[in-house]
Amino acid sequence: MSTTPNPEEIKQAILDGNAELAASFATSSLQSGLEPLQALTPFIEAIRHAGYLFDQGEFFLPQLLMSAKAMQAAMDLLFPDKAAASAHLSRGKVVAGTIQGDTHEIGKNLVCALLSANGFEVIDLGANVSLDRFIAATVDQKPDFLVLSALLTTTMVNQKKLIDMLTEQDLRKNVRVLVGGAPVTSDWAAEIGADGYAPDAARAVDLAVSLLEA
Ligand code: B1M
Repeated sequence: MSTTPNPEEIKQAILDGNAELAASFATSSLQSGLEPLQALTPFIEAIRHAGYLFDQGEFFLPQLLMSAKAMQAAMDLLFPDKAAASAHLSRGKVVAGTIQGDTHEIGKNLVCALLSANGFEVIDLGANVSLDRFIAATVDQKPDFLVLSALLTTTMVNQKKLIDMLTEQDLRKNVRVLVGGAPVTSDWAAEIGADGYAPDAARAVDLAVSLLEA
């Protein structure tokens, strides 16, 4: 078993936007015996620090983008697609995406990976998903859950618009709408009439399971 990589070195790899090194740290974290979620912790701290530096004007957008790519490279190794493996034991069908106008996808990818790893069939529509595309997927796929991620205060309003559209088109009877993302709160979820809110990926799984069992 190899040794657990130093969290400071992981942080530096993410801040440097070094995808190759980030991926190798992800691999060695797993080889050291860490569970994927445990292994992810220093990577999340690093990408949040990149956001802080961006906020302070010490990081520019291309640097943030490089950091995000390095983060995704690590996530791809920590959470390889388990959709195929879990399809036959599907607990329920999920259509997920980051809402229209919003290209942030790392958090949504993590939510999808954990749902998938926990036996849900996940159809990931990607990021910046138009409201019409969510509607079409609801009609075509007949999911048990719609999972809507929003990372911007300017795009979380589109979660409300989509819920209003679903209600107007009488499409809410068989689907439950779950919302999340950094600026989203349980108050916001209640205000827009969502069926549930989760602050992170692990609790998104708990929420979906508890709603299925309710
Ligand atoms: Co942007 N960005 N970004 N960004 N970015 C934020 C969100 C920001 C807080 C940074 C900052 O200024 N400090 C800020 C938003 C401010 C605001 O709205 N109030 C911001 C901004 C302003 C912008 C741009 C506008 C910058 C610009 O162009 N001037 C631009 C917007 C582009 C657009 O979308 N239209 C932009 C662009 C980008 C990049 C492309 C460079 C990159 C994204 C790359 C990608 O995803 N492919 C990026 C990044 C990386 C960030 C930060 C640094 C990190 C986000 C992240 O991946 N976090 C972010 C700062 C921060 O969050 N502190 C920031 C790690 C991830 C694991 O956490 O996404 O929160 P998170 O997901 C969590 C939970 O929120 C939850 O579970 C996840 C895992 O636990 N969750 C759900 C998420 N979705 C859920 C759905 C659920 C349940 C839980 O459903 C049930």
